[in-house]
Amino acid sequence: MTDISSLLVQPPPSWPEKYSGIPARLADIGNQTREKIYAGRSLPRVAPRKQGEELPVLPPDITRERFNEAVAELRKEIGEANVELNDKPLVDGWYMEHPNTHDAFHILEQDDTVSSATIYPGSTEEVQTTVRWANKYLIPIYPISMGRNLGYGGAAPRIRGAMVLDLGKRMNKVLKIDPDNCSCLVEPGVSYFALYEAVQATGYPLWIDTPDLGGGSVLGNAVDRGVGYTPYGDHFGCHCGMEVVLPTGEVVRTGMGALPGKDGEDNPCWQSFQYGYGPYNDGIFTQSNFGIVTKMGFWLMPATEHTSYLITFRDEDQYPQIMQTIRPLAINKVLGNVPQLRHVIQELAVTGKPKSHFYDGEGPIPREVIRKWAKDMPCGDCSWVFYGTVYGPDDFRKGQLDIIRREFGKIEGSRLMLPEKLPQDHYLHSRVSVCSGVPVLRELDWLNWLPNGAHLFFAPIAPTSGEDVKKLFELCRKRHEEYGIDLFPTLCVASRESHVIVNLVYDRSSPASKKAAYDCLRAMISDAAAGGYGEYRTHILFADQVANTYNWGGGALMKLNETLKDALDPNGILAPGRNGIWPERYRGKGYEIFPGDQRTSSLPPHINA
Ligand code: EUG
Repeated sequence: MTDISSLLVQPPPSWPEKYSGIPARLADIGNQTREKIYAGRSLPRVAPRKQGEELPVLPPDITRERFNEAVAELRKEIGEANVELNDKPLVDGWYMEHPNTHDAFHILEQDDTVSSATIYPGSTEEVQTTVRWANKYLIPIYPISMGRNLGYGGAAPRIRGAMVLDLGKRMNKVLKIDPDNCSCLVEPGVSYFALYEAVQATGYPLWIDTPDLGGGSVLGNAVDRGVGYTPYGDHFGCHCGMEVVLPTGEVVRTGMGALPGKDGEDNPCWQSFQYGYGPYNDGIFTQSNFGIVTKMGFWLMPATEHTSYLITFRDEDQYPQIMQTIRPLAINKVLGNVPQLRHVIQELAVTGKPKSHFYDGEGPIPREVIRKWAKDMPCGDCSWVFYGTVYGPDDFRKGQLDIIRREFGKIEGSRLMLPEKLPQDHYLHSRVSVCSGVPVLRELDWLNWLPNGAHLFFAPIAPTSGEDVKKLFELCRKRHEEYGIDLFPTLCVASRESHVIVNLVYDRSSPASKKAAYDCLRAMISDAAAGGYGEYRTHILFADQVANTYNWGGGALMKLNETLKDALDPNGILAPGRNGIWPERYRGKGYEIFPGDQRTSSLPPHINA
């Protein structure tokens, strides 16, 4: 066991001292969370690098001499300290102290998807300088906003030895908060924690929208098309205007931003009208490698009253009926936000206690054991828990809640509970915060399920229908049983569709645990595609497989993406392989990873040798 006392002497980094830190209001939670995570960790905090490999690890097709020359040149252009070689031991850290050198939740070996260096640009101009430099030396660069894309690859580049372009460290300003237009303009290094504090400091009655965890980048999450839980939960849908550096170094502003304001000011409608004139290009800069987003506008919701509730459902097999009840309520907007439907196992996991507290046997925790524990918890002996929120004045919310009670009441054994009736540490109180735009840190707790806990997401989209969700759950259950993994499903219901989120928790110290999670995810992606279901987002190492499932019309979509990629990034320097899009220089040379490859490395064998 690591000596954890030495890790806990200093409090976690706090905001605003550190842009990516935790605000004072969450300091205690931060300490407790870190303590719990390290208590379950047996891996050494600092891992020595592999014997015999010269550091930093270089990107493909470049000599060390040329690499060193390139680094020296970039340092001269943007400052010595702003190019940092990745030649030190790797530290996984934890959520608030996460690495920008590799994926903290490594699913292959820890040093597989490592960078060669990290670059810290301080302005859009320095991003342009860096991009032009990368074109000169043909060095792949991998932009991150803050690097907290955890469960999807974190900060790790898809190409081993690429340089990580860490935008957030020096570009972390809230550029504007407009109380009349109800909007903001931010840089990549603004977290939900930071934006929330900035809005609070203005005193304006505005909400931000936050995902389950508040440490991520507002811009980065939207660019990966993430989801939050207020009525503004569609982060891409609620953005308005971008500034983007193209892979060849030009800067564009999208939407109304393309029309210069009077006397060189930003266009006054940049955060008011999303589309501007001509083709709507914003979409091609999300989940892609076509540009580096350096500024992004977002709409902010006027603050309102709200009530969160939970509804428990008795039987495991009631979920098709639950989904059929949800669909019309969601489409008619009686459900005010993106509600979650969680399996009861999550009630155990979100307590933050390890699996071993509940069960010391082998394999997945049996249903009867979950039942035994749930019986004495506030949710009682149930199978599914629905977390929802209604918004607006008292009579609005009362009207909506009456309908919700009536409709869900038709499902035998269902029970609705309000926050007042639940103990202070119940997860519903965390939902009250998240669903009213107050970013929190609670959701990490289920990482403690296994020692050295790490996770991967399986995130397919299903129609909000009982039959479809049943098919997906059944394939997940079958594969989880096959690979001996506990099934943690959460449905995030947008309205017509649901993001079916399955958290695969694994033990980073165990090659067998990693392999089971890896193989299970590959199998589920294939099974889902065979049934016509596709993921909305995936881990960098699964991107080729997922992109290849979107293959209607003989791969017409990927052909279009490749055409765009080659036109915009002729040298293929920007995030090669991101979302399965490979530039011409790398395409078809063995970089792609498909199921059945039995690859143990992200690089092709000829590079790896
Ligand atoms: C969650 C939701 C997501 C996602 C990853 C995790 C929720 C976990 C809706 O998108 O991509 C409880």
